[in-house]
Amino acid sequence: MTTTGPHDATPEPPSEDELARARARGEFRLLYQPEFDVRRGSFAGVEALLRWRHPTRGLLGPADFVDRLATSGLLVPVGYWALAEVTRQGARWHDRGYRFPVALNVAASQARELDFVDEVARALHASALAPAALTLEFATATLEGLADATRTRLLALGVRLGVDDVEPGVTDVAALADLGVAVAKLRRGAVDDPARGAALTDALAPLVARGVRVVAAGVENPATAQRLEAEVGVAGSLEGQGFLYGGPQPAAAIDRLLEDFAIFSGEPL
Ligand code: G
Ligand code: MN
Repeated sequence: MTTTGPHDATPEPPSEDELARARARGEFRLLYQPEFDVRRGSFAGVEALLRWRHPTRGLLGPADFVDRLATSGLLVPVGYWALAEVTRQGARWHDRGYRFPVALNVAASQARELDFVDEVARALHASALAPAALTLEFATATLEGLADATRTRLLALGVRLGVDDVEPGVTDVAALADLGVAVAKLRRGAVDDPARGAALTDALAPLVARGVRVVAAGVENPATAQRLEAEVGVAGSLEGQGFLYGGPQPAAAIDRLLEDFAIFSGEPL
């Protein structure tokens, strides 16, 4: 018996045909990961995360298929499906009085599409979701590279711009604030990183001062949440996302979460 059996091998990336079939059969779906107010311990919003319910391999994450989706030309149409889906689901929550923000990740290639802003406007209109309830999350480099006209039109629509991969002490957060970013997500692990020199308080001060919502990703245990609470100035909002609060889950599970414990207690939109 060898140690490198089929189960150890990285699975083959899916073929273009498989992905086209998956799309036609509606095998893509969104899961929603809760974001919590760290201090109040209350529900603050969700981030939509793309999954593929593969007929034989189970639920796959983007790492397993997103590259091939991109090279197959399907990343943009699947992204527009996700945009329609997240705004529809967000509007359902809002209609029931749960007026929290929903976030969607947007790939660089999608943000460069000529009709991107029109598609965002169309999804908002079709769903009747309040624009301020939609956060579009970009990688920092994507947002910095976004055409000014695109960024300005998105801001004019009233959606919130978010960045996904803020590295405290490294990322130029003041520049991000200048670009109109409303939500800054600290990359997973940033809070636990022992090599992190400056206190989070200093690194994040320019964001907090400008009312940017700070969300720490990858909060897995109470110690991390406590460190966050202690190190980020009391002035700003501070949110956490991670297994401490809940993993990515179907919308129905978020419904139960809302009903069972954590009534949204943020600012109404
Ligand atoms: O790197 P990024 O934040 O994009 O990764 C998102 C993925 O990380 C999600 O799809 C989810 O499965 C996973 N994830 C969510 N919360 C946590 C967490 O607290 N810890 C770890 N290790 N992974 C998480
Ligand atoms: Mn994200």
